Amino acid sequence: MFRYAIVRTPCRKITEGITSAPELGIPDYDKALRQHEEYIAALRTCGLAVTVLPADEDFPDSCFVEDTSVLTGSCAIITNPGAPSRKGETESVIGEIRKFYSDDKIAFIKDPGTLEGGDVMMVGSHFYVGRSARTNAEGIRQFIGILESFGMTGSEVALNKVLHIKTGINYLENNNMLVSGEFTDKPDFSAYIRHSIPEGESYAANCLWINGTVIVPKGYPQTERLVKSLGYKVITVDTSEFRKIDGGLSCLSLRF
Ligand code: CIR
Repeated sequence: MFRYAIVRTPCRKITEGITSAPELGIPDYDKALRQHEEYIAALRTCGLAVTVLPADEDFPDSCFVEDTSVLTGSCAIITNPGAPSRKGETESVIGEIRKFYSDDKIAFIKDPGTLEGGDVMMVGSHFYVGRSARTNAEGIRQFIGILESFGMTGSEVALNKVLHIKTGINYLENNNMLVSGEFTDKPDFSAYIRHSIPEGESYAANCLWINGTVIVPKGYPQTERLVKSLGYKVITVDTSEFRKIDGGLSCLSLRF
């Protein structure tokens, strides 16, 4: 169960966010703000107390607050983003995190280690960590060391194509995993019931389980049907503007 979420309002510079898909166009700032409000409302409907941090114009990608830390039941791990333009984003969330975790429960990923929260998928007290262009071997080594010091475990998953691990695989609890592309047959996840995202809807692999409800991006009807068929209550939220800069539902919040 999650009780809290932290989000950050998109800034005007969201139009300059990093993207691998320029053909999708530039995000519309006003529309992004409206979609972000819809997202916050969905988190509240799932029972979370949501802290909304103010927009930070110094960092175009700063609404993707998930990448700045990993908040577990036992500790908070502040990341060290691999994207140079995102390095400073961690500074401005620490103040909020200190309201929930005492200093002895806050740890940091340090240079030369890099790690982004989008590369961490939690399954109970085990954390799968994607080794990506953003998260390196040293970052993963530090991360797993911190987890172990708090009685949790982690394992590395090699990524080939996706930005982050949760771009392509997400855990919906109850042993259910939504998988797309390279995750369809990765042996790391053979113990789970893997549900393949229908052809053409791979963006919707990034669904978000919160306290029994699954938030699904709007506009992916086959994925919505699939998730409903598994017995979850579904809320859809339009994330079209965030998709233009490679962002999905999970990227937009920290949940704990
Ligand atoms: C980036 O490239 O860093 C952003 N434009 C998108 C970050 C998405 N975050 C996530 O998947 N956790």
